[in-house]
Amino acid sequence: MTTFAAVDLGASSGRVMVGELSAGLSRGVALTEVHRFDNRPVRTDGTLCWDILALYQGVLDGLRKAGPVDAIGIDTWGVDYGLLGADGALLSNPVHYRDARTEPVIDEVFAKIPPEKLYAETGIQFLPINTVFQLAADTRARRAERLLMMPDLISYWLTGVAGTELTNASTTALLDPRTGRWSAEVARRVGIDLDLFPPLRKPGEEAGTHAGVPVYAVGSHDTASAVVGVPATTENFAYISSGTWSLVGLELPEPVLSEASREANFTNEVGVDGTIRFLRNVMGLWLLQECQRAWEIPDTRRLLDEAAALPRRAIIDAGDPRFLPPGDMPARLAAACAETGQPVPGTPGEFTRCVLDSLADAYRRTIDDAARLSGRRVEEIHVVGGGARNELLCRLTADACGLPVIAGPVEATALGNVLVQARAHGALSGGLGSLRDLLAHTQRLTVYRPQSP
Ligand code: LFR
Repeated sequence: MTTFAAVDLGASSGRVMVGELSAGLSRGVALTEVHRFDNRPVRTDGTLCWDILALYQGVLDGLRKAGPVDAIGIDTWGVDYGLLGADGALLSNPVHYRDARTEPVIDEVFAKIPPEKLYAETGIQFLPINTVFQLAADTRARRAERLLMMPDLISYWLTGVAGTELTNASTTALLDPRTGRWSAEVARRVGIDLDLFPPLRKPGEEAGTHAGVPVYAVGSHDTASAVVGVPATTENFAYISSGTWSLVGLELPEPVLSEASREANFTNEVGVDGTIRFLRNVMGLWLLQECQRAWEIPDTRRLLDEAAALPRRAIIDAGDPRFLPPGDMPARLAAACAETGQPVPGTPGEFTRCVLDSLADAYRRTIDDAARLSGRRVEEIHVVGGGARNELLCRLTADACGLPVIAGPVEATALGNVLVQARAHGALSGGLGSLRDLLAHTQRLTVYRPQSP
């Protein structure tokens, strides 16, 4: 038996999970959550920041609770970073990607490098949260000695060794997905100093040690680990990594950098083992979470039961950037319905139904676009992450897409993190296909077959 600690930081909570890998015929991974802690962003002086020291304390507490392990791997959300000064200290709290600071600089960046060129070089979908825009807005970057992306910052504090993990580096819109190297051209035109980034490292490389235990780079972008954790047994699968965001797309051997792909706002993030995550960010369960915050109704079960009993009535565009910042979500959803001449939801149940129908509709459009743009066939859809528990959403997705939805595992990200560590440590071997086989045979999955309308 080998034991791995997976540190997984998400937008609303952080977790430390322990994965035990059994050898021999009963080969499988048993996952236990040993510590969960809130991730509560803080607004100071008008800027929305991550409380990074509280997060790091949560990681340390979790690793202590995990007890002796053979290795550690870290994954977090993408695009955000911390800046260090010459003495190695953090210059300020990392800024949250939902902060509005990039709005005024987007046009300035596009004046230096047109969107067509930026896409042809990096293949990253336009989102105001992208690191390239954040850095253009960040006056502190000029005073910094070093930039560490979120998972790299945690890894640096644990090991004392600085590096930039590749899958997460690709979320910056500064990396060329064809070569897996930085785009010197983009950096030069936007005026970003690439020397701020420590050397790139690939998933599976040892990042250093923490208290004598190896820390491996994994797919340290959480979505990269989630895609490793998709229990597909065919190549013709689409995935929905469903949490605060829904990341919807395909795994490809090569990026698709066409104008059509740019116009459809598809991203080409780098995955584990040289794969490409060809996907679109759909706003995800954030739409509902932000409503629940406004209503002060934490009980999601009740809302889903109410929504399940209602008919489909109004659909909003779940990719619309107006839903990105925190704030009054029910008001924004109501305005979007009214503008498009649809019935405006009144009760929390009606809003919930509208959000879920809109997500299912966005999934259908995204999977159709992904198949068309890449020339691939899709036979089944895997829903992984917390949203795999949402029966109504899985059912609506199967019906909207006319394809079977295979839901689970909920913990795909932590499992993907553990599997890549286990392989780096020599406890497993083989490509992504054999890692996925192991999950397909050992995880509990639910299949939703499409019902005709
Ligand atoms: C999901 C995720 C998405 C990324 C968004 C912001 O947790 O990592 O992949 O686009 O968060 O970083």
